Amino acid sequence: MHIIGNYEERLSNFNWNISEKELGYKPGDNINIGWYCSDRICNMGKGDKLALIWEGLGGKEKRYTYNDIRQYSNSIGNFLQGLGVKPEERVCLFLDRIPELYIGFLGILKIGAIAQPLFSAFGEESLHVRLENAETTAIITQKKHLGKVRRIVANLPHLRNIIVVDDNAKSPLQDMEVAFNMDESERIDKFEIYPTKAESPSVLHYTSGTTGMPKGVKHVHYSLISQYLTAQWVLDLKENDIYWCTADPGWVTGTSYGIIGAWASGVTQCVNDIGFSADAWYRFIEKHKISVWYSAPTAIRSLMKAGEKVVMNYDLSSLRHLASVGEPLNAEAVIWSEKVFGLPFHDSYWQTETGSIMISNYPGMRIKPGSMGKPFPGIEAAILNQNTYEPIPVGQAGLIGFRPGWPSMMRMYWNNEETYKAKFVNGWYIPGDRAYIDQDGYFWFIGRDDDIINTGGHLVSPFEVESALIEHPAVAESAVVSKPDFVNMEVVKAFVTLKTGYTADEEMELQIMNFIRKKLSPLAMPQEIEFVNGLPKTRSGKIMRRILKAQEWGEEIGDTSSLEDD
Ligand code: 6R9
Repeated sequence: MHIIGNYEERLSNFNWNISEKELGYKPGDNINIGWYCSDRICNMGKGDKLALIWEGLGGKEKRYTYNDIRQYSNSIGNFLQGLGVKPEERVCLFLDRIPELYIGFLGILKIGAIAQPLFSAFGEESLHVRLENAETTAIITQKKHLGKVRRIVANLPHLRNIIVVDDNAKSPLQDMEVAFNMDESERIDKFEIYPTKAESPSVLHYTSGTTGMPKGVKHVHYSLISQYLTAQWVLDLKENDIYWCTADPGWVTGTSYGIIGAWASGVTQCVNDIGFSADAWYRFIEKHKISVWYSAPTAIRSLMKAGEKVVMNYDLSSLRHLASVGEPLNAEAVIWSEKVFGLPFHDSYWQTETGSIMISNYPGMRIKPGSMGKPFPGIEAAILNQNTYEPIPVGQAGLIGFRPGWPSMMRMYWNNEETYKAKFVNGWYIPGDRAYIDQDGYFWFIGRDDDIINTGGHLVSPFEVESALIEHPAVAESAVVSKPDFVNMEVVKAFVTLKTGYTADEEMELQIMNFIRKKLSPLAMPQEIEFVNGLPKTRSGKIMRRILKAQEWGEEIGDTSSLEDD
């Protein structure tokens, strides 16, 4: 067991080999996340311990021990190998939050292939661009999502296998499709795990950019070193914890901490696939005696909206430590949670690209509600001037910069070295967020340095939404910005100009909404379309989203000297 030290003490003695030692890893050794998350825990004598408690709709429940997830991940790995899946090939997980998603993830890693988890809510176009970009060769999915895959398969020349995990054989599978039933598969006890090394690729996560297509963030097996230690020191995972990470593995939080950090720490984790309601969530905590809870501000604000009374109906005394990630955690949410749960949510800040928590409030540290906390030991963080990229004094706002070199840093944007390189300036990795540091070394988030919309923790590229909109025959131009929202902090709003001959009315709005719904993920859907006669533009013709956004937020419009018609 590790010793809980204070932040300053850990900072002064820090070396990443603290994590390597706890994991029994030495530089040059094989390192495979699939092995660390299952076989190693069994080898430590915890094979019979529960690794996963899963709950689906209608009270369905499944339980898997570490020995179960070890054997079933072997079975999945073996099955994929049998289909001809080779190391470093991309295998997409296009699944609801069912056990096959979590255990399949380990199976893919065990054969040295790259896991590419995608939200099952993605529409076929969102799915297509990501599979095409990654040149994915196999996709694991469910019957209910098969239609989307079938509609795009002809345009995916690299895709060879479609694995259906819940086929009930009632309707026949088509060419390239094959059924695999994990719970009924032969348990494989002895399996040769592919000898991946520190720099072998492991996970490919897609994240939205301001312009262009979503970017595939490539991680390697060595990321475990960061993910394990942050799970211990920030999420405070300990031997007997029952842990609940509410994130879907389509989002990096759901893999780094919803699979890797949790299972490498050997805790019992709970997963549900029942959707959100305050009652359902509190009941879940009560029933499974959850002790550590990692969630997101949107969920917390939804719980706030549901009110304090509902909390009283449940026994939540098992809760011990709460943490949050994904967007700014308002001071009110921290104060509220302290009042109703007797525990504050600890904010943590990081990105798909950073692979693990970078700045956070540690257990035992004094929380300043509204602040993101302090950098993880081993992480050099600064606030930089946006022109010179030099660190600026305490209290001044600027760009966050991290000195590259921590274990879980992305290794590349898939097939996009140019964009990857542009993220490093003057020896710093630039995540693209603005913040300031206070006198006590706490970081305070200000906002993003680009047009990306963070709606309920999901990053939405205005470009992707605008691209979908202008494909509609009536749409001439569009500009997509955020507007304020209590639960999601911001939501997507589209401004649209119509081509002549089309009428801006409710029916047109509905028609356009239905049209783009097929192309976008539900998370990226605009909440509102406003028809306008023209969009504000710069003299060079660029649409100035900034002006529309300022209007929505009731802010000063700022410098408009480059506006077209001033
Ligand atoms: C893990 C994750 C990253 C972006 C990041 C920032 C925003 C994340 C935050 C936060 C304020 C926090 N973000 N955590 N903003 N406070 N605690 O969220 O990854 O989906 O790549 O998003 O999310 O803007 O740059 P990802």
